[in-house]
Amino acid sequence: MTREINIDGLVGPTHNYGGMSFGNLASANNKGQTSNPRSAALQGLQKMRQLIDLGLTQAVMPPQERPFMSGLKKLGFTGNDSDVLQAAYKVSPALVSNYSSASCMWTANAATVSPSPDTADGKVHFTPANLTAMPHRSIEGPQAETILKAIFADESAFTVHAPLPANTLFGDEGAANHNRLSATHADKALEVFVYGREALNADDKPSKFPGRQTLEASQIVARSHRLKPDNTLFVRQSNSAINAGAFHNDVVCVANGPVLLFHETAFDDYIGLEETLKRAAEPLGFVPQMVMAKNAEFPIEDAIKSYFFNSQLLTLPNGKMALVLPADAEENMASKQFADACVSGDNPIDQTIFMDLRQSMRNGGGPACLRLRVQLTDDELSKMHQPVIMSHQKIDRLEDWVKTHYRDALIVEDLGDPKLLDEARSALDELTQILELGSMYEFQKDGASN
Ligand code: SUG
Repeated sequence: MTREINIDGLVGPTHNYGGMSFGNLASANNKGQTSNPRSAALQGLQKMRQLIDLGLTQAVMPPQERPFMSGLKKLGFTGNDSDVLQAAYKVSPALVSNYSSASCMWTANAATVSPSPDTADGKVHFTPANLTAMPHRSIEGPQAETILKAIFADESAFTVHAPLPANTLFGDEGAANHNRLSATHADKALEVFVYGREALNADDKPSKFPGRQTLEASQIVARSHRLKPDNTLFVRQSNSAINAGAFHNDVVCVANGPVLLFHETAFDDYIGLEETLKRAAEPLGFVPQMVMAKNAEFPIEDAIKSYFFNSQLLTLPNGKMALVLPADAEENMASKQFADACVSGDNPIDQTIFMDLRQSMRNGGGPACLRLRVQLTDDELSKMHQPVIMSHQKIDRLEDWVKTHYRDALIVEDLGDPKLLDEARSALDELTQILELGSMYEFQKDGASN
């Protein structure tokens, strides 16, 4: 059997509202608010629990090391870790905020994944995203590579590539700009890469907000994953969606099996796209099903505010489809009406489930941002690192761990506090034991002291 597993990012103890993502309206609007890391992590764990209850396989990706001390040390600060953190904070709280962001929680940006039916060598390929578009996220790639290599260590089944060169020509945002369309999870798919700009085309300039994913990056990922060109498509995000706040394609579009659920403004020419997808899907033996929200009924501004499309479209074990949406999508009238239309209409979506993910949402991260999907055969599933696979008991254990280590209020001023660094490190140290990951973090290796 082949199943789709969801690997959710566990929210780290330094979750804060830095307002650092230009073009991401929620991030900008909530800059400087007090965050609640404890509740953020518990909301994420609750989502994982509910997915298990839906009969799905759920795994977790541990947070990266934040504050990112080895990064700060490269900036000319000297002394022990406590000195370095305080000196950096004195120079610039915003600098420390960049190096403390818990943004790796959004694992849709951890990597692009091509499962074994799609690749020439029959292995599952991962390319960690370099996230060069946003400075606070550009430090994630190397640690994502380390973590993915720990989880998918078995080279007979998995290839974890290095992130693309950290260069704006190759800006890569991972699975948030990648859709897979197929008859079932076990079948060969069309891999649809969605890019926001052509970096090598000097005339391709942003009109308001930047397109983060470049065509060039998508092409490299497709090549190194050894995808069949006939089954690989490169489609452009519309500038109007990007300028309305769709900094990633997954803010206005989600796919699962043969279904593509999207907003009318997501692509410039959705009619042309449908024709292209149909033609490309024919040899693979399926017909893509396009479910589209019309802008006249569900304006793009409401789609961005509610984050309707940043939902998880899931095929349940009984073959039915569920849509997991943020609670915010139930509160916006246009969004709620479209959700109701989806379940009552002539389309494959049977059920909507709303979840409170407000802590992440205030930084522009909905249900789909928080998960990385990987389609695995039973054999491949058995080859991944088993302790990251979630059960109710493991979630209970992680909830206790969060309650022990996490603060319930954090403001930017707290980020320069060496006590927070200590707390974060003891939390992560214990987490590596719970998830049996060994000494994975740098602070565990070099015995750094405060
Ligand atoms: O990259 N927000 C993230 C949200 C990522 C959402 N992911 C997907 N759409 N897949 C981003 O813009 C805000 C951090 C801050 O401002 O503190 C942030 O990084």
